[in-house]
Parts: sequence; structure tokens; C-alpha cells
Amino acid sequence: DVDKKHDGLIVVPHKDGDVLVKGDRQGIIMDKNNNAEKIDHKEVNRQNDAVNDNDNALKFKPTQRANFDPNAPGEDGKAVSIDKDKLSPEERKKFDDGWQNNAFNQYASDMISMHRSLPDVRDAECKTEKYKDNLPDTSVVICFHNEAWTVLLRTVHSVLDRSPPHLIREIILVDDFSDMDHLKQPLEDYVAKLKKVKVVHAKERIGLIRARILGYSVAVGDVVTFLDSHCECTEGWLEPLLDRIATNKSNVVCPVIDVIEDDSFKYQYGNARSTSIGGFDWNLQFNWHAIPEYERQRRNNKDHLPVRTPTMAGGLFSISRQYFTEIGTYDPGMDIWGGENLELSFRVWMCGGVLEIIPCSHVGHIFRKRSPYKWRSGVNVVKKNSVRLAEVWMDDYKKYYYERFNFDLGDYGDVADRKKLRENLKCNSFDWFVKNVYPDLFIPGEAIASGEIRNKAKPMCVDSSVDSNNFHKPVNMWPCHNQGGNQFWMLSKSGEIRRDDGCLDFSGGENVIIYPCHGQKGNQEWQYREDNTVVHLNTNKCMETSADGQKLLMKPCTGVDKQIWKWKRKNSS
Ligand code: LR7
Ligand code: MN
Repeated sequence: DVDKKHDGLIVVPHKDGDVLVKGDRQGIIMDKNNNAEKIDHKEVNRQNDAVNDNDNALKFKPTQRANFDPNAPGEDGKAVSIDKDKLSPEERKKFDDGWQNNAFNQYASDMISMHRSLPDVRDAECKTEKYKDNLPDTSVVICFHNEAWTVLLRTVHSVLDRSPPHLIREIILVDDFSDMDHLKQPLEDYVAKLKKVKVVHAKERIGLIRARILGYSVAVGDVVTFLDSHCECTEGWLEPLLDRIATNKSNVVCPVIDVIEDDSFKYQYGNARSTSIGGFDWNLQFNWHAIPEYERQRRNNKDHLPVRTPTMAGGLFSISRQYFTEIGTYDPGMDIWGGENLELSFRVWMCGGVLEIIPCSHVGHIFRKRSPYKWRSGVNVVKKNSVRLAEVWMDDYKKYYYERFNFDLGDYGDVADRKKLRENLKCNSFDWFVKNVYPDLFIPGEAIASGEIRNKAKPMCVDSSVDSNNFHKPVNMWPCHNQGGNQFWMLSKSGEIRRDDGCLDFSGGENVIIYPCHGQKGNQEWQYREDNTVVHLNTNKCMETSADGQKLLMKPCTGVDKQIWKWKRKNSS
């Protein structure tokens, strides 16, 4: 009997004796002879989940379930900390393999209940907000390639546990040709017990974009909601999304994406005021921004109201199933990962829809630092996907992306069908999108100079990546390679030397560093003068290359060849 309680302790059976899972004793197993050992949380969770899933699926909130223990690992979204050096060699191997296979701490996830409780992260205004009585229902489509068992099923249970049952038509798990054993028969057996959940298997690796199209093609709900396979939905996440679609079927809506830490599984969140919206840079990478002032004013400074966003991160959103069909689902010529989020964002806006983030709807996502699965060898998949979307949607603006790799587009396949779609839908131009939806976007065409910054004394160019993990590091010189990339720099109207969101920044000493562009001039204000020197206005110093040509230094201006730079000037308009 799993649910017997005595002395304020919850007791569940364990192969070595009863397990105490509450209060001070949490984490300790007392066997029949009163010997203590470290608790096997995985086993406890398995037992608890068996009780809950068989009888009570869709019936109880996580905190109401049999054997709920507020002090168990990860409950209330708390961090799990593991001292890996104290693990036995066998456990240590599991720990290391978990990281290796998933790029997150699978070992920690396995200690946490698949029904763990989370804080109610919503602003007060959200909890009293009234939504329509007759909301449309939704199919939830979750695609995965080799996802960890507890992480995948926690995503599923978080949907079932925290959504009004009548609003969930079904959950469709799309298996993108995984080869991990647990995703085969064991997954089939597990979901067979859960009403409403089905698994669709791809016959070959189709990538996340075609996997989503596959999931959508079998969906029957009024709305389709996409989630990544490592998410956790919080209380009240669904109603505000569906409400916006009920208001207008061409509203495409995203929850706020909270961070589930990759190592501790801590659930991190902020308030509605700190909600970020989506943008992109000219490498066609998605990025986050603060809500602009004009958008705050449009919403009368009510932070919990839906906020318009130029782009979506991609993984988590709801869309009317009929509207998704009308605007052309996804580009099936896109492979594996990437680009589809900007493609859908541009398409929705340009073809008459509205893209929003809903601050009252929060879903957690495990953000990882690397991709754990195999990609295609010999193809730059992200570039190929991005060129496809640039060709179809970006009109003249596509050149700003292409000049980053000197117009070497590579083989991007056939986009005739997608161009046809744009024509049929009679969509607005990309220029309309930029001016009306994303007026804050930095436009390279407005740059005063752009391209490589080549030194006269040596055939060397200013070279640095602008990855955020490169911020604060000194910028160096490298032989000019004429490929753009890390040698491509733009001088903005306000004097920034920038690429994407990284700016050259000088604050004294001799080194120039990369720092996020702040638009405040100061340490980021430069001038490219008629005598071809590059001058830092605040300090009146000049860029100079070191005698060996390897370093970029800031020195008093003298006009020697080491301070002369060739940089392509653009016509100022
Ligand atoms: O070949 C694949 N087949 C798949 O089914 C590759 C991936 N996948 C699955 C994978 O298991 C996962 O569930 O697709 C999903 C996304 O892949 P991730 O989690 O490895 O990548 P990501 O979280 O970086 O993905 C973000 O960008 C992608 C661009 O193509 C997609 O739009 C993802 O949905 C998107 N995720 C989010 O928006 C969550 C927030 C991240 C941010 C910002
Ligand atoms: Mn993801």
C-alpha cells in the first residue's frame, strides 16, 4: 500500500524497506534494520507516478497528488544540487553520461518528480483576469529527437496537470527518428495509459520543421500549440493564449519563456514588466529586447496585457489550426533546426496577422549551451534555411544578410512554391514590416562605412567575434580573408562600430574590447576621418596596429601608416 501515512511521514515501499520522503528525514531511506542510506529518488518518483497516472491522470493538481512531498527534489521549482564528487563510480558515470547525451543535467531531472510543483509565477492582474467562456480547444504538438525520459514526460504531465482538461484535445508526440531505446516500446506503453496522448514516429530523420508539419497534419484541435520537448507549463498558461485566438484567429501568440536551468533545473522567472520581445540581427539570428516605449504606451503601461513582438523564439506558440493552414504552415524545404521562427514571424506580420507575447502565460524551457544531437554533415543547415527565408520574404533587405558572407549563397534548393504562397496571400513588403513592426531595427544601409577595416602598413584586418561570451575581450588583428564574417564591421550614424549587437568599445588603456551596443555614444563613439584614421572621439586616440601587425592598439594620433585604414565608405543619404 503506497499511500499509508504515519507520524507525519509519507511512506512508500522500496526494495530495501520502507522509504521516508517527508520532513527532516527527506532524502534518507530507513530500512527494516534502521540503517540509513541515500534515497533513490528515481525509484520513489517511479512509484508515485505509477499511483498517480493509473487512476488520477487529468484529475489533480501536482500539490494534490498522492504522496506529494513539498520537500522532495526540485519541488516548487527549486534547484537540485548534486555534489558529483561524492557519487559512487557507478552513479558518477550516470551523471556524466546524462550531461553528455543531453547537454543538460539528466541525472538531476531523474531525481525530480515528473509532476513536480512550480510556483505561480503570474502577476496579480493575471490571476483575476476573466477569459471567454467558450475558448477553443488545442492540440499540443511536441517534437523530439532523442529526448531524456523524465524531461519529455515532465513536459507532457505539466500540460495535463496545469490545463483545464476540456481545453486539451490531445497531445501529439512526434518522434523525429530517435534511436534511444526508451523512446520506442517503453514510451508507447507509457502513453497508452494516458488518455489523449499519442505518439507519431517519423520514418527517417526529418528535422524539427517537417516534424512539426507532421504533428500538425494529424492534429484535430481548434488550435495547434507547439512546445519543445523540455518544457514545463505553469498554472494558467493556456487560457490567455487561447483567449487571444478566440478574439481573432490571426493572432499568433507565444507564452513568456522562462528559464529552467540546465544544471539545477531551477525554475527562473520575472514579472510582466520585465517581459522581453523578439528581434533579429543581420546574421538572421533571433535575439531578445526590452519592450520599446511606444509599445508600453500603446498598452497604457499595463504590463500584463499582450505585447506585440516583431519575431518569436520559435518553439513555443499557439496558432489557430485553420489560420496555420491558410498562411502556409512551414517551409518543408527547411531541414533540422533554425530559420523557421523568423520565416513564420515575417509571414504572419507581412500577410495580415499579429504576433504577440502574452505576459500572463509562462512556460519554462531548458536552455542549453550546445546542441546534443547529430546534424547533417557537409551542409550548413542554418544558413540554407536562412537563405530560403531571405529569398522569399526579405526583398532588397536580403543583401544585408548576404554581404556577411560575400553573397556566396550556396545551394538552397527551390523556393518557387514559397514565392507563390507569398503572391497568393498578397502580403506586404519587407520594407513595410521594418517600418511598421520593427522601427528600432538597425539598418546596415544607413551605415556610413561597412566591410573589412584593413590596415595600410600590414595586410591585416580588425577581427573579432561578437558572441556574448566574447564581450569584454580585447579585439585583435588577423590576416584579411575577404570573407566578411568576423572582419565585417559597420559604422553607424551615431558613430558605433558594430556587428549585430556587439560594438567596439574603448575605455582607456590600449585595448579595444567588444561590448553590447548601448546607443549612448561615450566609449562607443568613433569617427572614420577623411585622412583614413579611425578616431575614438571621447579620448581623441587613434586605432593603430602593433609593429608585428597582431594587435589592435589605441595611441595618440600621428598619421603614420599603422594608423591608416581602408574601410569601404557608403554614400550618406
Ligand atoms: O532534428 C531535430 N528534430 C527535432 O525534433 C532537431 C530538434 N528537434 C526537436 C528537439 O528535440 C526540441 O524539442 O526540436 C526542438 C527544438 O530543438 P532544440 O531544443 O535543440 O533547440 P532550441 O531550444 O535552441 O530551439 C529554438 O530554436 C529552434 C530554431 O529552429 C526552434 O524554433 C525551437 O523550437 C526553439 N526553441 C524555443 O523557442 C525555446 C526557447 C529558446 C529560445 C530563445
Ligand atoms: Mn529547446
